[in-house]
Amino acid sequence: MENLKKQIFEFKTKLKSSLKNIATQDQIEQVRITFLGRKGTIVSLMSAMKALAVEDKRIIGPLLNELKKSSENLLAEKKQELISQQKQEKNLHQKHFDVSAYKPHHLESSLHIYTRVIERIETIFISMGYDIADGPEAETDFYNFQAMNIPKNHPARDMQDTFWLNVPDMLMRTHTSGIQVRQMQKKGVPLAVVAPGRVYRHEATDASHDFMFTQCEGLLVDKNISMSNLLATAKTFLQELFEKKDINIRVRPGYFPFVEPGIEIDFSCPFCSDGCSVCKKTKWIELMGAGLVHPHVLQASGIDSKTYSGFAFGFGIERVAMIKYGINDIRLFHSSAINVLKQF
Ligand code: FA5
Repeated sequence: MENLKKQIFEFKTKLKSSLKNIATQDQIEQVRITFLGRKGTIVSLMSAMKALAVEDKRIIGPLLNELKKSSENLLAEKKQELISQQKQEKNLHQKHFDVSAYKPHHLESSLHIYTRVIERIETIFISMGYDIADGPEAETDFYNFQAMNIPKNHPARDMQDTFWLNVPDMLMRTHTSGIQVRQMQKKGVPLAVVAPGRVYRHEATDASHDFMFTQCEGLLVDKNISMSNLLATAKTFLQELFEKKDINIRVRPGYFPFVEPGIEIDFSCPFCSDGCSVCKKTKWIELMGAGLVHPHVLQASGIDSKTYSGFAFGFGIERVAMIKYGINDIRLFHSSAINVLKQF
């Protein structure tokens, strides 16, 4: 019994010293488990009491009960002490929080380069009397190919590798040219529209090619439209876009089944003087396909091809933006690279 009394006395001293350097609620819980838990010291003292004689139990029993109660109070006090200490620290911290000293990393938002360039393109064409049109990105085989004089199994389908959808005859449009037929069917002629929009091609990427990019389609249909109207329009547009009269372009024959004759317009590479990876060592950047609308396309749109003629063009919006802003890799457009975006 004397030994038990000694242990009871030491219990309190040990508990007090364990609580001395406690800094967190978790540490308090650890101390509670050690001393008052189900496998803790107090339980083993109570088991030891069972071996005592009845008269000794009468002495030790109340001592243990009192020890348990006072220990629980000690823990509760310590808990409370910690809570108010943490509150005080928080208040002190808030008191010394100087709002005017807080200088967050400063980033301004701005319009994405796509938005800027598309708005500029639209403004130029609106000033030339054109309407803005739109079309679906998930397109039918009919509008993307067949109505564009590219029947099924036509070899020209290989010119634009296609992402086919798991729906019969549906695909992600490979060019914006399908909008030509949609617009002629919808609005009839005479007609002058431009249609900027995203297109998709199942092809490898490099500095000037992406698998998803944006094109701007242009279509003008009226009586007596000729190649000179097309060339004058393309040149005026490019002069306005690049804000200079002496633009360096070249026009060469190009094959597209939906125009006859067809041409391609290239812009002299602004990134080099003797060939680089952007222009593929040609010194020219391919900008636009164009030509006089093929009679089959007018007929597929319900237009009398003997009375009306028209020109159409399609250019890469990233390509014109690359030239205008000196961006030497098309993949930067949707890379979300902050160091690129913040320059605009
Ligand atoms: C066409 O897509 C035709 N629909 C253009 C056209 C319209 C011709 C109307 C005649 C009449 P092409 O595949 O060449 O053509 O693409 C047109 C332009 O899109 C190119 O000149 C180039 O500026 C851009 N382009 C083509 N492929 C890519 C690509 N993978 N990544 C980025 N831009 C591209």
